[in-house]
Amino acid sequence: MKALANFLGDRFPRIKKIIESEENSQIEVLNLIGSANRPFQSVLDSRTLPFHANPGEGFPGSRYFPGCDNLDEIENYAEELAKALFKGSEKYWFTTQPYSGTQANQIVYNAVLKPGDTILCLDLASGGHVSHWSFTNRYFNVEHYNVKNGRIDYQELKVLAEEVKPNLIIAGASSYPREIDYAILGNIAKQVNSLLLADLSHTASYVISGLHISPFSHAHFVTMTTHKTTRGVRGGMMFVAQDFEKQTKRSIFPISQGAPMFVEIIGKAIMLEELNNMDVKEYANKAIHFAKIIATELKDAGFKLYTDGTDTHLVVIDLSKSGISGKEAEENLQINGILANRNLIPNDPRPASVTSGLRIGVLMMVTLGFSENHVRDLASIILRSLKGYNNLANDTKKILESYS
Ligand code: DSN
Repeated sequence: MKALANFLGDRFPRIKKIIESEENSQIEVLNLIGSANRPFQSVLDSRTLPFHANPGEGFPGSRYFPGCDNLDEIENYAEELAKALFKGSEKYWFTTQPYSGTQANQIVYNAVLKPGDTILCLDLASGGHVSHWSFTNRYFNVEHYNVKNGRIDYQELKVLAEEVKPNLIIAGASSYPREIDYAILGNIAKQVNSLLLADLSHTASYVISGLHISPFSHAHFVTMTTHKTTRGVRGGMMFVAQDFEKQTKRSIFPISQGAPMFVEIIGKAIMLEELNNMDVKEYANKAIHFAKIIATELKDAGFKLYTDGTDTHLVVIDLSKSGISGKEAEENLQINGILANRNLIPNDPRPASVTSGLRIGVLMMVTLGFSENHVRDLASIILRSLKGYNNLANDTKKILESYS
């Protein structure tokens, strides 16, 4: 870790100080925010490579500038790697160009929707993601499906889809910790003549390894971020069914974004090669296992969980009957050296800035190589933090020190 700040030498003292401060905080504080993870070292190392110069707008074989042979090759290679990794994706077009997951979703909207069209997506308080509706509802009519008894209610979703006739159904979430059934959603989309977008930002590794149902052949678009379960650079990537390749390319450039970020694309290609060479299933299984340990410890201590458990790296605690808010829980944990974020839960009586939920993610523990015993120790620190103990920062630090 220290190598990053040392790299700057003495030339940029203020920036160096900020980097050192962040490096120190990562040694002392365990980041269990649901979307937090640490990239592969190879991905971090790739960030000094010489891919800043050529703007390279366009796509392999059709660029607006000369001298793009290497840019073409890296994008083509990334496509090859992605298709080897995601089974069933062979017939889709793939690109690493989206700057982020949100941008990938915007690219889909700009490619296939007209102002006034209807999007049907999971409600934010039920775990949906802001990029599925917030900015979007300035241009489109946004309708929400919800969760009943802790699960997406597909029957109710079907009735709603028949009623609102969506142009695009979005399947994906950032705090719904359960598997999503793309086969059912694909059927509903077909029946109401809608397109289907599967956003795998929180579930890519589970799909790669076959632990979750694959959206391929059911969804017209599959988007995802690259920095969560897949340990890449912060960014996005997307698969597009062949019929929509042309308008998606146009939506990427010039409609939604400018020149591709080739330094990021190199990082994404390295991430894809790492994933092709490792046992993704082992990593993904461990994430689910660690999350289940924390979920069980919390439930045994009397805490209620949103959806009553998890199929992913996420655990969302329903604090509505616990006497503390999500914000207070977040603050209590931070005092004890743990970052986790306040989160809305369905029918939350508190505003989004306070909330009655807390989202915990375990990816950092998997990446750092935590033992099961240390995951249990951490669960105990989390429990005591929720009860108001404020003297546990050294306990967290001591655990973290074993993995630095
Ligand atoms: N998508 C947001 C999250 O799940 O935390 C941020 O990347």
